Amino acid sequence: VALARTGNPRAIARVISQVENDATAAQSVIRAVYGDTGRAHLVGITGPPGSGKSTLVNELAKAFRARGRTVAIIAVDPSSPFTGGAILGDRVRMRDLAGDEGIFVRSMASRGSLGGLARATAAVVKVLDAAGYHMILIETVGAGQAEVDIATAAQSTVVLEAPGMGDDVQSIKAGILEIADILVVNKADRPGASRAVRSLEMMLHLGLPAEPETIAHGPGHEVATAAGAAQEAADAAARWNIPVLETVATDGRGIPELAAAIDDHRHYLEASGQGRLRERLRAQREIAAALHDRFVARLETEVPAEARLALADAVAERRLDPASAAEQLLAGLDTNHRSIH
Ligand SMILES: Nc1nc2c(ncn2[C@@H]2O[C@H](COP(=O)(O)OP(=O)(O)OP(=O)(O)O)[C@@H](O)[C@H]2O)c(=O)[nH]1
Ligand SMILES: [Mg+2]
Repeated sequence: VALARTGNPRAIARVISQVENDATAAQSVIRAVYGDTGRAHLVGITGPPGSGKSTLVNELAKAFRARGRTVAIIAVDPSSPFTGGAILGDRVRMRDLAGDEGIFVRSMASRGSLGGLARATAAVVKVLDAAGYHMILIETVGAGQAEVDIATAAQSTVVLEAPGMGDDVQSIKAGILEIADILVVNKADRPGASRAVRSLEMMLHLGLPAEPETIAHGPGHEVATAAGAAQEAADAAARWNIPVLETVATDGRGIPELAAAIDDHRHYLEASGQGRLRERLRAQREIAAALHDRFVARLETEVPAEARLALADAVAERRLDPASAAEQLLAGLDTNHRSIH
């Protein structure tokens, strides 16, 4: 862990393997590095399968490298590690980014539960953050709750859409449009791109509250006071208008604009105070998850398995309702577990 914190890629890779394989190791690693985290910009890139996430992340990494930043990429594949897109994307990436010490690439596939994957990903992000990477790009397929969980761990979320996948906007179906800070229509070289942009813009227009009323500028208002200018700057910083950008990840078109939008979003988070609010939410979620884990572990050690099974049977056979069963378990933990038999 000490070596990983200095940015040694081999040490980082080894720590990550331990974090992935062992929940207890993950806990102690997080404990060791936590104080050094919170500096990286965590960017989630999500979107339907095949929309071009890997290709785009690859280009984005190069764009940030060109701006002098170091970049870590985490590709999270909750389904199977053998989807064609993922393998192709990773192969392209390896050929393209190999030899650059400022880039770290890691794929994570699901071994157990999706919740386990989300938690392992959160731990890996912390290791990379503590190791000093400026940008951490997290690629996920937006197809379910766990992916949304992973995406909400990010500070800025880019949702990708590609034209030619039918008339529908795919990310609506996947339920990921709500979490977008930046919308991207990739494969803008394909027919239907501008229509996809228009439907996304229309959806944003329908889904978001109207702009706060602007004060009419009557005569005499042209000369802005210093205070007025400062207020205007503060107002602008407090608002975030979700941009809809077009990219062609295969040739790099639109990528500098996307990198700039991601930087703008970070500045917005800082200037508006939204960043701190999001951090607090993330902290609450992580505490709740840790509490849940500990509580379940305690329950399992303090209440005999037979007693837990007997309660489950009682609930299954309608002799007891679930809430009452939970209360019995709680009462058992509070006083003396031997009372539950
Ligand atoms: N025409 C065109 N093809 C693209 C573009 N971006 C990506 N592709 C191609 O689309 C295919 C899928 O790209 P990936 O980057 O693997 O997509 P992905 O979203 O990461 O796929 P999964 O990880 O499997 O969900 C590849 O054949 C890419 O070369 C683009 O802007 N235009
Ligand atoms: Mg991919």
